Amino acid sequence: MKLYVYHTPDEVPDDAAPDCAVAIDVLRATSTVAAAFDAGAAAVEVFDDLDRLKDRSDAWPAADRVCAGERGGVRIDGFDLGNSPLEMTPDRVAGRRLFMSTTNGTRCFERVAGITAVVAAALVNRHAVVRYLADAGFGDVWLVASGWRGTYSLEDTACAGAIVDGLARGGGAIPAELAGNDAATAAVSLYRQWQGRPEALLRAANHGRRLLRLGCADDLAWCARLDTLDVLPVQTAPGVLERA
Ligand code: 3SL
Repeated sequence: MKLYVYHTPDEVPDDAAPDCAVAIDVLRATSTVAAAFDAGAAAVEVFDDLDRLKDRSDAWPAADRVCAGERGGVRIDGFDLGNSPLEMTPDRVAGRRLFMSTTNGTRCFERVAGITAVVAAALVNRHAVVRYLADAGFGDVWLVASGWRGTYSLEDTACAGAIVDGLARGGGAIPAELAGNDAATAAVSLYRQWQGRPEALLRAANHGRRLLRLGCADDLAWCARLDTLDVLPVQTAPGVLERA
C-alpha cells in the first residue's frame, strides 16, 4: 500500500484515482460524523450546496431526517443541529438520516466522492480507519485533509500522520513502500511531535483557536480523544455515508 497525504482537497491530482480516499476534518466535520454514527444515525448525506440539501431533505420523511451544519462555526439558520459532536445524541439522531453541510469538510467529501472507496477519519476513530486500511489490501490510498478555505490546517495533517503512523507500526522511519509522497513522511513527524498531547495540538491550531473564541472548548476536548470510537463511516453512494 502507498499512502499519499494531501493538505487540502485542491491539492488532489485530477489525473489519478486511488483505490481509497480518506476524508479528514478533525475540527469538526468528520469527528461529528463519527459521533453521529456512534449515537445510532442511519446515514449521513453531505452537501456543499445548501439548496440541494434542502431539496433532498424536504423529500425525506420529517420524522426520519435531521439537518445539521454550520457556516463560520455557527449553526445554519433553520437547521436542527449545528456541527458539534456533542449535539449528536441518540435521542436526536438514532435511526435518522443526517443532511449535513459544513464549510470545509463537505467540500472534501465532494472532491473524493467519485473514488471507489471513501471513508471518514478523525482522531476519535483513527484506529478503526487504520484497521480497515491494513485489512483491505489497497494499492494507492489518499489521505485528504479538509484544511481551512483552501489552506493548510495543522489538525487535519496531524490526523493523516496519525493514520500513517498507525499503519507503519513502530517509531522509526516510515517504510519506503508506505510513503507515497513526502507529505506522508512529514505528516508522521508532525503527529509524533504532538503525540500524547492531542488536545494541546487542537488548541494550538488556527481553527482550534477560532472555535475556542466561539465557546467550543468542550468540542476540542472531545475531538482530541484519540482512538475512542470504533466507528468506520464508509461512502455507500456519492456523498452518502453509512456505518460499516
Ligand atoms: O469547516 C468545516 O467543515 C467545519 O468542520 C468547521 S467548524 O468546526 O464546524 O467550524
